[in-house]
Amino acid sequence: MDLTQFEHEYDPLAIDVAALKRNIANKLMYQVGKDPISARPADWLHAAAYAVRDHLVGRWMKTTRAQYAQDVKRVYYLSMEFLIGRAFGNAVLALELMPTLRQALQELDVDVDALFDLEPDAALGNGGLGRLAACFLDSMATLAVPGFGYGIRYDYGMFRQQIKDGRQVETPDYWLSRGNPWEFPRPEVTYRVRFGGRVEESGVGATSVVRWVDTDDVLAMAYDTIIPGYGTEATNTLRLWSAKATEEMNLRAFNQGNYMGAVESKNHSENVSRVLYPDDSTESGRELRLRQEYFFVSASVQDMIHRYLRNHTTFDQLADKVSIHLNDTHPVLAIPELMRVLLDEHRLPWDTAWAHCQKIFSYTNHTLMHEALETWPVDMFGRVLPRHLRIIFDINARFLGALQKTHGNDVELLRRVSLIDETGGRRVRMAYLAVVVSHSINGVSALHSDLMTQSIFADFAKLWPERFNNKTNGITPRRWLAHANPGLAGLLDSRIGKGWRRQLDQLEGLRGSLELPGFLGAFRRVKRHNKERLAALVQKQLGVTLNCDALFDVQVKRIHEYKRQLLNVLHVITRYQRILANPDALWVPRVVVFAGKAASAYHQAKLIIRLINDVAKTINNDPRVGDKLKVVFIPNYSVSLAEIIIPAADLSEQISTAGTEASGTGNMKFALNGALTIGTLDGANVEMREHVGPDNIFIFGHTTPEVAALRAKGYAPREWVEKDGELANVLAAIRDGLFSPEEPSRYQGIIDALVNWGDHYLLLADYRSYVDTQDKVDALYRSADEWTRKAVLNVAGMGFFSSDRTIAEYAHEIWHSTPVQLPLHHRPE
Ligand code: 26V
Repeated sequence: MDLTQFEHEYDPLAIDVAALKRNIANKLMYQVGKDPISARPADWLHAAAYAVRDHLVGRWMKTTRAQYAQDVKRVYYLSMEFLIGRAFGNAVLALELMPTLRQALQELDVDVDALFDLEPDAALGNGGLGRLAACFLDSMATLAVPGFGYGIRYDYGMFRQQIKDGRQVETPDYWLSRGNPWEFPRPEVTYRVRFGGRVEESGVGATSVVRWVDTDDVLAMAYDTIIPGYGTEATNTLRLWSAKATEEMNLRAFNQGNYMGAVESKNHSENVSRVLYPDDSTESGRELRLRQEYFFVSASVQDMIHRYLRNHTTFDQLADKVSIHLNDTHPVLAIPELMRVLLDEHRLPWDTAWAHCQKIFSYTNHTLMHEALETWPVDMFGRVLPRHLRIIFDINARFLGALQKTHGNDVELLRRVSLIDETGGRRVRMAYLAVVVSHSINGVSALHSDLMTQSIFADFAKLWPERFNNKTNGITPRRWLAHANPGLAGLLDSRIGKGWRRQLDQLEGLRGSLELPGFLGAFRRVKRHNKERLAALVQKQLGVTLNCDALFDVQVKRIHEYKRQLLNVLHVITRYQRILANPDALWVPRVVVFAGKAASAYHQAKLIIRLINDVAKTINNDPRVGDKLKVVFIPNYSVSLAEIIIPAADLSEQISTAGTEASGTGNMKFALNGALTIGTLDGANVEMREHVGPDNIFIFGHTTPEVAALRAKGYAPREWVEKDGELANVLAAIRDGLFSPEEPSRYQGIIDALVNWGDHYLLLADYRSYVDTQDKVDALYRSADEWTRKAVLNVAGMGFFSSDRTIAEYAHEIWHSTPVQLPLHHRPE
């Protein structure tokens, strides 16, 4: 076929306002099927989205073709979660179409900002792990790494959070109700995924044949989303699987006259992609979750093998052409699945298949929290995936056998490292399976990677030290600066040029602007503008008026005890009591902002949300306080809300107990947007301090070794209360119902956790250091120029935390992948 006839039909550089207007109008009529006279905003959104999307498709096909032609090594990023957020603004940014689009829509009499706000978030993730996967997709495309995201197309994403009477109420997030203009359904790309049944074995030894029979099957259908690279024509694909019932199964029941039964079983099998598990770090152990994990990795493995076999006739080159990255343990079933496909379907010898797997798989650990380390009961596993359980037993037998040869019969060691936990009920240890097969195992910050090899994987790190490494997380500067903070982006462009979007290290150049007359003032005006944008949102949603001269102090993230939102509350109450005691002092006015979701079954986290709201209500309505202190809990934290909140922050709260937060990525987003951090030496805060300089970050609290020492000698929270009168008063206020007069005992559970049940996360031990550090924050904020200087130095030091840097490290050191070569994307200078 003569492909030239398809080329450059849509050259983004050639697109002008008139052409884009025409495209949007055409899409409205011919794709959305609406008359401009009666079109509603949602119709215009879809029309504009289709018109913009068209400009990505040419790049997409060019990239895919080049990947085939160059037979590149592909990187498959397997993740249960991709927390993408909105696609529209990001696509417009990648195409550098924003001014053209604004003009075009204005001429069509459509309010462009209102359109952006109509788009639902793709909230297919819980928090840090899912958002990291989304930043990685953006960076892989931008660096032209041939990366494919594989995951699940959940019908319902992260639940929507409402606050009713101060309490979290969850409602379903049916994000697809108006259709999704960014996805391409691929009914022709459908794979059969099998569950249950039993294993039959015939023959012995090398000639034995294993058959997995009598299974219950589900079909996995692909939906593709284009991932645009920035400043390049390279694009990648995110392929998400949706469950479809197999026809046979329905027909069988139907023919037996059981119509409702047929529909029921159809529903049952399609439930596998129905809903995202809304848990963060709490193991639910439900069978549906196991089925979800197998569903998506089975379809993904089948798909990649199918792609490989399109231009290879043997598996000799498999490991040269395929890398599979496991985003935490959720996709670890890809290991026995690839073994199964190679052994049972392609009849490779065990050792050959195993050797391939060891070169192909790599794994990232994202948490040391014991509750989050996945294990599955052996009996459940055997019921759902009998063939895979056999393969895991075989892997384990070979692994332990080899270990016995090298380490003798150290029974304790064998018991500790076995893939099967034999204590209590027998369980499969998914993290250990990942470690045994992967050639690379990484943590997500220097501290975390270190702790990982000293704690959960200590035995393995001694066996195979060369497998363990660190890849400090990063964030994409496109979404988190260029898109979320156009004011700062414009200021940066005028000072250091536009190159920072792809070379974030160029932010270093900002240091030269510090002495420039007017620069600090301009920087402050940007922050002020962003604060006004957030204040307008808070006014509209909560009816609370914020003073934009106040210091905006922000903690937004999942609500979890280890993240210590409660420590923040203790400081807020301290400040409240100080203001009441001394109303006429010259207080630095503060606005304390919280947002975040609690896992639906996590009672203590929900109680903390309620306390925040009760404290906010009390303080905001106390006339003695006025503008000196305001507290708001903004409901339904999400990627799109983060894009408004983060650029408005003066102070970023990163206050987890040292040794608990694997990395954090919000910490990076805030600093990149010119907030100062108050934080512990935890996760990536440690490296942020190195990059911004210790004078430009507020560090407090016990360090990781100090936490360990404190616990070792027997931590007694009561002692810390007894020696700190101010702390005692704060706890007394909560205990006595100052914030819940209608039900004074409401927060007994919080007092208990802190004082009576051992304060597992050491809030009371860090309280004094935290509150004193907050005083230093106030003092600095009084000198506007000094504060702003430090804020600028934070921005200047954030180059290292670009996810482009992280992905370049993964590509070079783990995946050994090289970029696809594309003709240069010429842009006029
Ligand atoms: C566990 C489970 C258990 C079963 C139900 C669903 C579910 C979902 C997520 C998790 C584990 C979440 C782990 C996680 O998000 N870790 C975060 O990863 C970030 C990116 O590396 C890192 O910045 C955060 O510090 C870390 O908490």
